[in-house]
Amino acid sequence: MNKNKFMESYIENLQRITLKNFAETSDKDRYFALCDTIMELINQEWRNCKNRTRRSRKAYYFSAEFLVGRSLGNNLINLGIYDEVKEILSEIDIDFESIENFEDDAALGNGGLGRLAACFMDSAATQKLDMYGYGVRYREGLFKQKIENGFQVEGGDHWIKDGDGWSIRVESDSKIVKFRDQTVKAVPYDMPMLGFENEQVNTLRLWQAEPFEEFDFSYFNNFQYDKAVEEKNRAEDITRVLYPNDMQREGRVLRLKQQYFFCSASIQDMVSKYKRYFDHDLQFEDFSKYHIIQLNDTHPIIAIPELIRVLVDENGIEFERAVEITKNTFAFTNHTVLQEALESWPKDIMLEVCPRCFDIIKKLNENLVKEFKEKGLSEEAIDPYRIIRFDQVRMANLAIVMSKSVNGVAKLHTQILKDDTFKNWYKLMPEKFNNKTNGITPRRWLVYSNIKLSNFITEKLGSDDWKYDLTKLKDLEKYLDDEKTLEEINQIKFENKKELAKYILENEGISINPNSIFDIQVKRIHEYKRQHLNLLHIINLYHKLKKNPDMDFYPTTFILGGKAAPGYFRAKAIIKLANEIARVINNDEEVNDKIKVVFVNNYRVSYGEKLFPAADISEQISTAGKEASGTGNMKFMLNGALTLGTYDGANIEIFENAGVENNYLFGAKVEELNEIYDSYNPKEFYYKNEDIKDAVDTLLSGELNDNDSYMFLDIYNCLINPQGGEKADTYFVLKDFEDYKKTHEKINKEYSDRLTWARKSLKNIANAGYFSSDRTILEYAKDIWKL
Ligand code: F55
Repeated sequence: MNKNKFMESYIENLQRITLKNFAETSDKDRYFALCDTIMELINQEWRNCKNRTRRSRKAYYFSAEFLVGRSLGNNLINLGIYDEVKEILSEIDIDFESIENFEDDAALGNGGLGRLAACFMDSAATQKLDMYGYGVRYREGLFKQKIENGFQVEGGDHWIKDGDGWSIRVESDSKIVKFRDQTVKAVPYDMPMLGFENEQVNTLRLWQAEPFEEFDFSYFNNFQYDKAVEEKNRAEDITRVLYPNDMQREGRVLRLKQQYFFCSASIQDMVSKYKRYFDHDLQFEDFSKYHIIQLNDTHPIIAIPELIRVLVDENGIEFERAVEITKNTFAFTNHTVLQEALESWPKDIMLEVCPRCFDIIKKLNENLVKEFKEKGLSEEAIDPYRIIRFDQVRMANLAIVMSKSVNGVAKLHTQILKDDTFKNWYKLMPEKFNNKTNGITPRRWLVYSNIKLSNFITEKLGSDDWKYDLTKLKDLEKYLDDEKTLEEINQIKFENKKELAKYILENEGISINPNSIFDIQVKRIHEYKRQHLNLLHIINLYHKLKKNPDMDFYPTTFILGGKAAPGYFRAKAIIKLANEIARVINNDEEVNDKIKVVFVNNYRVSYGEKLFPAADISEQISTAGKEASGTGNMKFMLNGALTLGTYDGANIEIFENAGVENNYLFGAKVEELNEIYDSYNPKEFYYKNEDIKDAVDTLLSGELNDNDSYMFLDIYNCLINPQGGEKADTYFVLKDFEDYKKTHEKINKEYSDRLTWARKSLKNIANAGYFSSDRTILEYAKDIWKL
């Protein structure tokens, strides 16, 4: 990059878009001008990539969510010009951080599933894989969380209200999407996905719904302006807002409309390009030679009947042939074993949204049933396989029949899919099933967010090759017994903790001690993730410190954060509980130099970038068997935190790679929980264990105040006093409490041996290489996509 040219074009852009003199421009102006300048810089390479890959085999990642976060810093890192641009800006007295903070997160996802898609985009480009992302351009991303009097309050997230510096509207590639009762225009917005220092620029294409005709002039001419506006709104409603549920299907018509909307537009886009670029001897049989579609969970599965529809209805292909082509085109990833998340759509809703797709699904179901009957299976034996049963379309079944690959996202998770969730399918078609353990991009989650550690690694390894091949971190092990290195590791962590402490003081108004242990749990709030186990333990610890002020105890700061789905009462109760515990403890002068509790407000990608580098302990405490993989666990590990975790999801692989002795494993294993499932009685634990009783009773003792919301009663009830046929403590919080507590005691003791701790930390960093999404995406490319 030519520095002078960059500066020149930046100033020019700034003045052109604002019509202001430089001194008069705002941070917002400066941010958008910088986006423009960077977009100009990558334009050529982006076009080159588009042209070069026109006729190549490509992977298409279909996802209802891409949780991209901010792009400025990450794009500069991937272009290799982060330091230079910072310098250029400081030469003209612009503080990079303040314009960086102007950027709103693109929060077009709920959590892990959406963030994984974003990490995959980064890694695919970095590995020079031609992968295209297809999704939805929600006008409102995931709601903003505010905390009022300890309660979560949701606010809007109109993330593009000031503009969108990272997208190009490609009007000419618009598609028409037809619903039963409505026809809308799908307009693509393309975001560049940059590879790390390698000139590859892939495309993330997000579709926005707009009225087919801007104004229906028949209404207009009849002076029915409101009718005309109504139609416009009805179209725009489709992509107005991201549904804020994770792990809970949403059975609304509008949700299926969103799904069909982006899937239909994407399939049309693929087919029309195929016809455009391959037209000399068009063979639709070859479609699957050039396209492989990876379905990110059940949300985009409607793309399957849509491809058949486009092939049959719009291109005159015979149904059976279309089915064969389709079967070779799709692959399916599952992200959860929780039954309440597996989507099924009532026939009536499907008929209301996309009747022709329902037709096709019905036919696929009939063919399947026929095939099974010919094989001699009884009606009953066929039941688990039916795509449609009791007038419900079971999306996972549709995907499994029609895909060439089905994968889980961590070893244990894939095993559970085979043994349990999809066991019938596995018996029938074992060859389809495979595992792809998740990963995270080291560019965002280390190079960008933890500059100090990143520079330190480069210095120690004598090169920055590790940024391209994260397994090279293994070479750090030669420093395991080098005291100076270990002290440096501690020092870097301390610096990061000071920065976080400053940020938390500014944003949460709570002052925390960077010399205390930073114990962090950030993720969506859900019973299976057991934030309430964390909180019950804090309550009990607080009481112990009150009773015994001279107890040997290393000061600890417990940090929690995450959003609750707006309709998930119990998750909101957990948030209230966290805030109430924080209020009581932080105001108690007898203990608040020993423990502090912070519930960080509005946890999101850009907050995570500040939290992961500063953690000593990574809390990964889900009920064994329930967290498919987790990816936050990997972000903590890569930044040198030790995992306090159950034998679940990718934690298991973290323990395997870094050594269980360098982390803190606790709790019951899946096999044990399966065994005791029917006989489990949490009351036994409650009566036998004083600490459990103390913590649980505190929910109702009056020491904590839930402002008459009955929220704490709800948590109490779900643990030991189940209501209306519910099972008590389905997530085994009380069962695992004692082991959790003991493990915390061990951590608290061992932390004071600072060098031994640093050694464990280094062990984790050095063995985090496996968890790069570069590795994951290469496995998809090799095993499934054959790219
Ligand atoms: C979003 C919407 C619906 Cl309707 C259902 C689920 C979700 C969702 O966000 N799921 C999700 O985030 N799943 C997570 O996927 C991660 C990536 O594979 C896993 O690491 C994590 O264990 C899993 O819970």
